[in-house]
Amino acid sequence: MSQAGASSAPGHSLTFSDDLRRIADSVNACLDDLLPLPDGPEQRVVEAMRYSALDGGKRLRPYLSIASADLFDVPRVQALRTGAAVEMVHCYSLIHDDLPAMDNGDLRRGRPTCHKAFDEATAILAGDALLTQAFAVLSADATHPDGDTRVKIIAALADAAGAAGMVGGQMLDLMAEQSDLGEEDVERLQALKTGRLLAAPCRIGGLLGQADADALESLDSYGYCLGAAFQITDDLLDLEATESDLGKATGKDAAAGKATFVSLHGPERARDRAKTLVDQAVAALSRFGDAAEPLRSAAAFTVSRRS
Ligand code: GRG
Repeated sequence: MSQAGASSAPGHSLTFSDDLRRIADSVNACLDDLLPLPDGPEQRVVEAMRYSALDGGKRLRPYLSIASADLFDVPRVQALRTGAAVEMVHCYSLIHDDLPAMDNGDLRRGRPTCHKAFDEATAILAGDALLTQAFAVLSADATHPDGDTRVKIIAALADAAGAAGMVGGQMLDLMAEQSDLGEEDVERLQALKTGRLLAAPCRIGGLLGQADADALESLDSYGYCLGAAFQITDDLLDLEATESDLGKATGKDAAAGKATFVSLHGPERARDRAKTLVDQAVAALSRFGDAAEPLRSAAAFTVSRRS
């Protein structure tokens, strides 16, 4: 059990949504602490960072970091800080993805996007500063007492977020508008763009707990399958959910003529594929026994979610 005790551990007795909400409250408090408002006119950029990082969002990535770290009895404060750092990177990607040069979105998490609420230049800076702040948080002693472990965690997040991960996936996504992608190309694009930042907190939870190579490999497999199931569900929601369910515009993939598993094979096969991936994610956790129940619930949630 973590230092914070049973009351805030991902648990077996609550429904997953209750559990996720409770963890989200702790993550929000941690982000609030990690993003204090400075004095002076530069306060504006921190206001924009707080606007995009503090309100809304399911906090699934921090949940994954906490539930993975709990497998190894990692102190809760460490898991929370790594979860908050991954969430900062996620929020930066959403701010930049919404910019006019990318998706040109007006609505995110049910509110005006960062560049609409502030202005484009401030939104770019807020994204940049959230990305940078994430690594500052990871580098601090409070994240883990062992420097080598902190470096491994920093490397894992940098690799997942950069050109070999999320940014590379976003580049492929932009180029895909001018080309016909097949199933393998779509799978690779989605693994990079979305999957890497969902798999990273699982690995990071293991790194916090000094997990051995086999355990890390199991967490990587789980994270990979969960990320793929999450993205297929995102594509299904883009087709089937309403703007008010999602808090952002829908129907964008079809309008842009984007290839997704759904556009290539239709919603029924996409749903089946997502369920198979959840089964594979769950199978990857067998070595962890009952302790991995929160991660199993998270995998099921990725395909049953409505937002
Ligand atoms: C611009 C560097 C850069 C990267 C952009 C992640 C990404 C790449 C773009 C986000 C756009 C998008 C809708 C991607 C699909 C999958 C995804 C990341 C959905 C949003 O994640 P959720 O559902 O969002 O976890 P919340 O709001 O709950 O945190």
